[in-house]
Amino acid sequence: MQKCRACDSSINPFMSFGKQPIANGFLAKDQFPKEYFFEMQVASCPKCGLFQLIEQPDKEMMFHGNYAFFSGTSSAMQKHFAGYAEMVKTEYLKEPDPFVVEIGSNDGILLVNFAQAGIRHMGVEPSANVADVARKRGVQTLNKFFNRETAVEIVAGQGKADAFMAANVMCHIPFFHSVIEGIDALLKDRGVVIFEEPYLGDVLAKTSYDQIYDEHVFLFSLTSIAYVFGVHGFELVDVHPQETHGGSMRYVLARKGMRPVSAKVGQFLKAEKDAGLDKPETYAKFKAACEKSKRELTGLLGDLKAKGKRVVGYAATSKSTTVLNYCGIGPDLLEYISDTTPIKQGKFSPGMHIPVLSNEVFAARYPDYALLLGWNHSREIMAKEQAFKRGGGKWVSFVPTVGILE
Ligand code: DWN
Ligand code: SAH
Repeated sequence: MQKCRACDSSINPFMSFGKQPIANGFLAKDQFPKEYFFEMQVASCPKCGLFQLIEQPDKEMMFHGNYAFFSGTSSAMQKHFAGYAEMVKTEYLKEPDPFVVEIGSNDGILLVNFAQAGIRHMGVEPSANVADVARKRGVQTLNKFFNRETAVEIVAGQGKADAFMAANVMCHIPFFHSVIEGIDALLKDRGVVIFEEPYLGDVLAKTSYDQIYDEHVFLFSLTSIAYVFGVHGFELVDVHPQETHGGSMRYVLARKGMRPVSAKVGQFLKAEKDAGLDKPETYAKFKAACEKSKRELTGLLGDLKAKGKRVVGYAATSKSTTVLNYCGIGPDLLEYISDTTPIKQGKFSPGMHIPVLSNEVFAARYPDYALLLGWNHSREIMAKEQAFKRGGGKWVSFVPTVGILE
């Protein structure tokens, strides 16, 4: 029997996505024989509601000097983070000379907005290559994993913070309690914790099972966040649903009793109960929906191949690693994957070893179909790929349902 990573209750995996490689482990041919795989099983804790991976590879295998994801590759996300910064500045930085800390700050996509406004800030980013990009943009960055120790080091150098921020990283860190202890050590009495992460409710509703991969050790809900932070004396004071990454939730927390609690918190907690997020049947249904999605997607790609159509993947996302490996989609079904990130180009996709090529290759000779692996960026992608569509090209989509987009 496994133990919940947050509350130590016994948990049982309800499904396995099979053997999975490192999601961002794009590799060269000579690295194929040594590629690492783990069995990706998932569970939902019956006591605290935390959705989690049973096993996660060591953090140094995922986050290092050659990390393949650069936040700034999406222009829509740059705009999104400018809005996030604006919200923090206007709502929560009311004291003179404020200081903010962001973990998982990557290439500085959020903190650059504070740096340019002359606000004292510190990013904590363990992947050295993306941290270097941030520093070159004038964003103060500590090349470390955030935990209690890192927080104490920051306080010794800069004093306590007004705001602790994060985006798409809290769900990456298995030592959750050490992170919250770090936040507690870092924040002023009235300091706020603000972070946004893929939302469990959206993943279940849209069967976007590709949000589950090695880095995402957790998928959060208000229920699980309220529980885990509650243990450390924090409470949810506000929440803001976001469209990013196919449906995210922005959580705002503060020490108990320090700030007014928005009515939205109670409303969303109730909505989670109504949606059955605490019920085993909900996860049994999700499992069946994932299996159906897999059957339909492999069926559709098989049909296209049988008709002699050229099909490629579009955007070599981390999420695509789960889909391709779970469904067994390899170079026989997808000729290559088009991606704009130089560090991924010329390499092969993790596990299934599909070549990753530049967007210029895609534009030079459009395929008949493109599988929309970066479905969360569909608005941005559709806007820039109008010539593909005009030339008769079609998009294959699999979230929320499998089909050809008209
Ligand atoms: O949580 C995480 C999120 C924030 O980012 C990380 N664990 C890793 C990463 O997940 P992802 O790789 O699934 O992120 P995206 O933003 O869905 O995918 C980015 C990839 O898509 C990049 O390789 C670039 C590519 N892309 C492209 O080729 N053309 C993206 C866009 C917008 C495009 O037009
Ligand atoms: N915040 C950015 C990046 C998300 S990707 C965005 O939303 O686009 C997750 C990032 O978290 C990676 O850059 C990774 O190196 C970093 N990370 C992983 N574990 C971490 C930890 N323990 N402390 C701080 N950052 C971490």
